[in-house]
Amino acid sequence: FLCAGNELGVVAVGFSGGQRKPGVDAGPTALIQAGLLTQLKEDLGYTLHHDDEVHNYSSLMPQSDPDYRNMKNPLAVSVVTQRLATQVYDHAKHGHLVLTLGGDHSIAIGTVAGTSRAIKERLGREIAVIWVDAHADINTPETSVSGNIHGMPIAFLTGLAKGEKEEMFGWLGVEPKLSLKKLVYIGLRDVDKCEKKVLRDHGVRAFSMHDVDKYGIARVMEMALGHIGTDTPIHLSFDVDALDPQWAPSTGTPVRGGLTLREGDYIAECVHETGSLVAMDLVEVNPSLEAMGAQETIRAGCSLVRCALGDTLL
Ligand code: 5AB
Ligand code: MN
Ligand code: MN
Ligand code: MN
Repeated sequence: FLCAGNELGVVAVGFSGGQRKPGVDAGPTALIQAGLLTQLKEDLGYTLHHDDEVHNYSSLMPQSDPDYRNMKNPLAVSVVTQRLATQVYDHAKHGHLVLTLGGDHSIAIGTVAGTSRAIKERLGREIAVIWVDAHADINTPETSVSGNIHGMPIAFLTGLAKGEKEEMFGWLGVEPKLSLKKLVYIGLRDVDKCEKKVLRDHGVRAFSMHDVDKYGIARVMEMALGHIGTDTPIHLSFDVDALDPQWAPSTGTPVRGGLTLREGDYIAECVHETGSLVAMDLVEVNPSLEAMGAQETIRAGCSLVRCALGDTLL
């Protein structure tokens, strides 16, 4: 078995240091206040393991955190993701399916690292990651124009970007947490020039919005899951900006021409149907942006999580 029945570990991460817009740290509270955890418990029947906290990790924050190799807030992102990796690992090693509510997407450095280590220890297996996003988040500190670490998590997880000292992502170790062969993207439409070269050079499986238009979301999911193969533990990392701003306007880096809410839900439902989901992140919900659209965005986020966790009609 991949996960123990209906045991769900929940980690709420109010962290915004991977980018420059305040407010994304309020994402988890907004999702929880909208009733998400109650729905998972009462409607979907999960047993929740949650410390009832939205972590801001204030005690871990460095006194000073100058730019390093072009990265903004490098020490803060490193120490928070290191701590988060342990939290996710502790759930996953007990066989809990792990839901992490962000926060900006830099937190996936911690969540994927935690899942990867636990699954390796518990099942002797490598995880696959389905990264649903408008962006590829595969910049290295050297290729990034913004210096924002939420655009770099895949680079750190796959070893394209190297950590250094323990407190500068050295805690990730030398062994990559994720193989580029076990990574699938869906929803891409705003990929930087250097990122495109990396995706091409490494033959990374990526379904852009062009592919969604061309094949339809059902065929895209068949191909995506076919690439991963049956019986492979899946970590689903869902950036809400994969959805079109019509459905999710309240996010830091919105890009027009995205997935409909139904296409997003369909992706999540298909991943649920595999029975191989071991962890999900929902990130980049920023209720303070586009105040008019905050409720829409929160509702969309709740819907994506419910679908991934098995909220089917029939
Ligand atoms: B998100 C950009 N590629 O590196 C960069 O929202 C955007 O987690 C990154 O997908 C977007 O700054 C990060 C231009
Ligand atoms: Mn348990
Ligand atoms: Mn992202
Ligand atoms: Mn994004």
